[in-house]
Amino acid sequence: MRVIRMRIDILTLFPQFFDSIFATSILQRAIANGQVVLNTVDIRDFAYDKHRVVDDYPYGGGAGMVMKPEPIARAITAVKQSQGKVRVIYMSPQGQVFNQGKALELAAFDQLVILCGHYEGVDERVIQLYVDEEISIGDFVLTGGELPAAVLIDAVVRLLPGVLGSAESAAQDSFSDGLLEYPQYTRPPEFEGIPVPEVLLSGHHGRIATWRRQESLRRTWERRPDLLVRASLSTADQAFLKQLQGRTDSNSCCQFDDRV
Ligand code: 9D3
Repeated sequence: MRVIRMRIDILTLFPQFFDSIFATSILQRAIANGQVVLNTVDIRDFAYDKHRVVDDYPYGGGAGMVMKPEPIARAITAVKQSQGKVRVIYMSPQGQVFNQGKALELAAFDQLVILCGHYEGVDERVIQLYVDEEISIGDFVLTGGELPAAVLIDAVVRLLPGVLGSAESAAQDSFSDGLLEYPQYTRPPEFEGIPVPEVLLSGHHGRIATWRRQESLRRTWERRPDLLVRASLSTADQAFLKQLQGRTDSNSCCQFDDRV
């Protein structure tokens, strides 16, 4: 409980952005327990000129401004620990798309240094010299790297040992077996005309487990057939999917076709 699992330094022009997010999230417990140290760094504090300038016009012209390399380089150098495994990440639309596998990989580091860009991004040389990897959170346009950084931090910190309670353990994550989750129901047994599926009231644990597995497979088949390619599937799973495939002609061009 008292051991520090990870230090995260966030380099940003808007440090106050993170105050409200981390004050109200589930990560508050991890921070309060001292398992995670979250440190926000104002890049402007590392601009040493009179007006503390952090951006400049792009060479070659064009709209917008580019973040100058010197303050960023100084900020990274100032926070990097000499001990342990350190990863310097630049949140960038040009990065590899973040996923659960990347979250697991990053959870093994002792320190993450996360650079949030603004304007048209940062000078390429600071990426070349100081950044280990660039990460995007998906193919949509945001106004800066702060929200992506918060998303990444949430996904990584919840994987650290002891951050989640045992009920919410990371081993039970959807995505850890590569399938979407089955639908959940609670009381009342009938809501606005829709009953809870009979099998869930049966008390028959074997039949419930089979039903849930099949609903996971059905949902993944219908909504995210791309996930089936990498999921680990039993013979029974494959038989069930084959049955679904026979029923849905419209889906018959999906990637799973190659596997059965
Ligand atoms: C609209 C400006 N764009 C080209 C003319 C380039 C651009 C610069 C900066 C687009 C977005 C951003 C700010 N986004 C991020 O810093 C960012 C991001 C994102 O926008 N989407 C998904 N993941 C990420 S990670 C960082």
